[in-house]
Amino acid sequence: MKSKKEFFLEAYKLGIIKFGRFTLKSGIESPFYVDLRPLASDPKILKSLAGYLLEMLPLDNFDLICGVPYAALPMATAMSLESYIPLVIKRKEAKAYGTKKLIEGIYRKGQNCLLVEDVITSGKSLVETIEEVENEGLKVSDIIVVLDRQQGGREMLQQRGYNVHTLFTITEVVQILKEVDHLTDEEVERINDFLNGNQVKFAEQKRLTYEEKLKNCDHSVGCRLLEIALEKKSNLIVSADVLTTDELLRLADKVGPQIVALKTHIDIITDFDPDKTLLPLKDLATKHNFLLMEDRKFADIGNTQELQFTHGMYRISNWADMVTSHVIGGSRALDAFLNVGVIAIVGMSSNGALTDAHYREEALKVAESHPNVIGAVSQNTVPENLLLFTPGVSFDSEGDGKGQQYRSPEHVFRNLQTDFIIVGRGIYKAEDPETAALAYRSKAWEAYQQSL
Ligand code: 5BU
Repeated sequence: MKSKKEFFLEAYKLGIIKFGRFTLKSGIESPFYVDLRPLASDPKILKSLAGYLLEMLPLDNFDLICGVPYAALPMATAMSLESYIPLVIKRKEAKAYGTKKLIEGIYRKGQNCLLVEDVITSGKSLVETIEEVENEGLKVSDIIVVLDRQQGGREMLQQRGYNVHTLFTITEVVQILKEVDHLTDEEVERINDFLNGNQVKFAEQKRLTYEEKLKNCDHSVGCRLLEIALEKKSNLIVSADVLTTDELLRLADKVGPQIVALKTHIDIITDFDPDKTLLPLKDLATKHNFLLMEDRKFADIGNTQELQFTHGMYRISNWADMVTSHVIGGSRALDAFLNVGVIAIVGMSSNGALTDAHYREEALKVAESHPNVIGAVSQNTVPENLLLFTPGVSFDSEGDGKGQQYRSPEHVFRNLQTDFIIVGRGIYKAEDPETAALAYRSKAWEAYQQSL
């Protein structure tokens, strides 16, 4: 394979970038003009391009490839031919007749679709495409771009949680062309001036610190959680998905010093006993200063949820500080959860989850408007008045073979501005859960600080 530089110089001969004075759509005068469509006119170059793009990607993650119309369509097709990852075609507008489909081809909801774009500028058109693809029930985690014009688009998408891979940046190609004397120093200077002056600098949204969130906090449980986070310098929640009281208590005692909360699925404890399971668990929570979060995922009408919350053998209302609940039953269904912090399920981490962009938007409306809700579980950013809890976190990026998908602590703090990570098997299945909890806690705290 040729070097990236050699490849670029060959492609450049097709006239994909022109230098001079060009008036852009926006009325601004630009010293260069980019049009990557001629790349498809040379099959050899198009094929090599596909190779370079594929080389940058974790290919096992993708079920489908889709190009953003039109310039990226041949690129996506070439990548599909080289990688055997099936192609889907996104229309610019839905057909007015027949199926009204926006995406053509064979796909299933939940599949992860790699998006291919020729040039990224502000990223606006990509955001629209992503939304349309997600609305069809597909997942988008990665976007590959041939040329980044460095006008903020990449950063904006990364902040929204997408991995953006770019083959070339405009600075890089200007540098290459300068090295081979295609551009004079004056031209380079003019281009750099333009880039510096015209970079619609992405106003990076700074995340709120825990201190700031605490100041704005209006729910006692949310405040308590934030106080513990600051006291213990931890944003780790361990998911204790173990099957016996003994294992639960042992785990809670071991990881207790490292965590802000212990998340339970109390109904999987085979020998559950209110006195033998819950009383010592409450004691451990006091001893190590952590909260109890029952991951009950309520999903019913208000009356039933009230009964499930306060009755039955688990009597969740007696001991849990927080509960998770779907919001599918509407806002009133959350009224029953008194004296606990409700964590609304907005987006799920599993492959094929039905929590697409439209669902999440509606779920957030319910979550934000209900006084019992302190936060949301999601794999996307949420408004800053909600605390964000993110499960599906592991040092190991392999899924579990049952649909769970994992991302690293760094990823979720950097890209999603998560407040708390939830780690289950990464800790309780580790040879030494105590050491594992310490490792996740330090990495996650460091990632939080870096995201500030
Ligand atoms: P794991 O072992 O780290 O994969 O466990 C994750 C836990 O978080 C597990 O208890 C799930 O029930 C829970 N979870 C999740 O993984 N993904 C979600 O979207 C939601 C909850 Br909501």
